[in-house]
Amino acid sequence: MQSCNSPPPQRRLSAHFALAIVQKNTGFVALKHAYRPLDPASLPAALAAISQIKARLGGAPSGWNVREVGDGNLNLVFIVEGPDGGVVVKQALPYVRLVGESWPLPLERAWYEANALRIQAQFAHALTPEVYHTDRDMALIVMEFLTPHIVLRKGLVKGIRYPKAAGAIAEFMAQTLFHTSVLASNASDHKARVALFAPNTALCKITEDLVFTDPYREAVLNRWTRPFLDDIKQQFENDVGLKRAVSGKKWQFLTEAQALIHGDLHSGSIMVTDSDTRVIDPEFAFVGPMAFDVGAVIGNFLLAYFAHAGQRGTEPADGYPDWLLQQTIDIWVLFEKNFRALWSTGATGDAFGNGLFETPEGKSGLRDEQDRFLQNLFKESLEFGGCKMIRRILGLAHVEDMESIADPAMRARCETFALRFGRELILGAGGFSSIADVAAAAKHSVQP
Ligand code: SR1
Ligand code: MG
Repeated sequence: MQSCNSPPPQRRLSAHFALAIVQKNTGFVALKHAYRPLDPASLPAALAAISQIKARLGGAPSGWNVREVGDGNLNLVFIVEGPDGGVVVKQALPYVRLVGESWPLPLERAWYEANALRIQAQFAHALTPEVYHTDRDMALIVMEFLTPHIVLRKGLVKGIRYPKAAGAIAEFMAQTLFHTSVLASNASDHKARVALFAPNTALCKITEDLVFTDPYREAVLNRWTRPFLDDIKQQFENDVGLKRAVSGKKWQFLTEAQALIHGDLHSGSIMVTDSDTRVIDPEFAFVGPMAFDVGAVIGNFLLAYFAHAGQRGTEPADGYPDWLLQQTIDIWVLFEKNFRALWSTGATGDAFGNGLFETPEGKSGLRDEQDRFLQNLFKESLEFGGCKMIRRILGLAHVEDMESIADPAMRARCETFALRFGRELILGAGGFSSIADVAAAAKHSVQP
């Protein structure tokens, strides 16, 4: 199998490649001379050529303040501020920023992201950033400068509470997942959505490798807290039951076209203030299993929990670990409530509709089917959540929740709790009767 650690030769492009290769529907490959990576020196002129952006920023381009602030794994991100306002400019690089030029990545991911942002805004407008301008050839999105928002993960690392975040995240997932599925839309619209995002294969391949494969085998770019986690890494590589279960989740990820999923819905893809929440960065979007998004959120809140509780115990004076578990509970409970409400009032799609459940007395049997559907979605979300926890500890891309723990022995302790619990979620999801049950088990799993 081709690992994402060793891209196929035909995709080895120079980082300074100034051409965008655009795969046309016809099968022809067109070379366009438009793409060039921007920098703080070249950005003002590029933005000044877009009249509505120039007007939004105000003043002269020479006076605009430009900062490159990208701290993600893939892209350039700039904040540009003028006398009248600010914008964020996100530009894809032709390679994985985290790794470097040796790992090429299609610029087209910016175009999939722009499409996902557009569709998500149709159903969850207040929870997405406003997009002002997109340029497919330049792999560029100019969007709303969210301020004073910060990345949720950074807030959670600092122990900050966000009273509105759980409700907003639940609402975003319910709205986007319900409305982009055949519960709400007809089959031909859904197949068009599948087709639109199906070529986003390179980003999906990253997930297939980094989430479902590499943590369970030797892969050059894997990292873990050595030597403390050497034994557990080896155990996971030899754990046939775990590898079978994770491979089953990979199968689901590869084959189930349920809804347009964000595809990378961790706490680094959410920006927050006390009163506002926005979901950003859907470049991994494609039509896939709904539970992958829900599991990503649950798994990342649990990672935050184990990072805090592992260091300070389950009941420090500020009660923050319990708050994190309560958010995990709230997110699932509110998601389920919202999703069920949408289904009960807006089931205009080709699945479970067509009057099949209508009787003179009202709807019959649909409620039971909703219960079964959501129970299954819950189990699958826990399983995906477990996969997302393990990949952040044994794979390439780690998270600040754990990485910010300076003492490696302490970090390994927190990571071990998370790894064991992630494994329990994958292998034992069916044994949890509710999300409160999951939270109680997580708390119980952190031994003094
Ligand atoms: C090589 S990209 C590594 C990770 O960064 C993104 O945020 C995704 O989570 C991806 O798996
Ligand atoms: Mg991202």
